[in-house]
Amino acid sequence: MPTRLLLALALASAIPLAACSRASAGTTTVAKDAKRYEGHGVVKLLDAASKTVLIAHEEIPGYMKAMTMGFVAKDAAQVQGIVAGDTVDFAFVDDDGTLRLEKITKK
Ligand SMILES: [Cu+2]
Repeated sequence: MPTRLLLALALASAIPLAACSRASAGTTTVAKDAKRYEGHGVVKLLDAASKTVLIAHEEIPGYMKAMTMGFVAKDAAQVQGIVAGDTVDFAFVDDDGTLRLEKITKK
């Protein structure tokens, strides 16, 4: 793969190339350098088993354009009362590509 394409991919996914050397599988500890973002959107689906909330989010400035994607909740309590169809404000960190919800509130 050409270096330029690799670099473009790394930038597009906001994952530094150096992240490859850090073991992160199986841990729920958020990396110290994880970046925090805030978003707004509509909940499409909640999957209790994987603690994943599918959110159709608006553009997140400096991070990504509008799209529908999954965010991982800390636990069931964090998303209690949230149902599909809710408009929400949320904050999350990009933990080596896993988007972990810091908070989510119904509007
Ligand atoms: Cu997205």
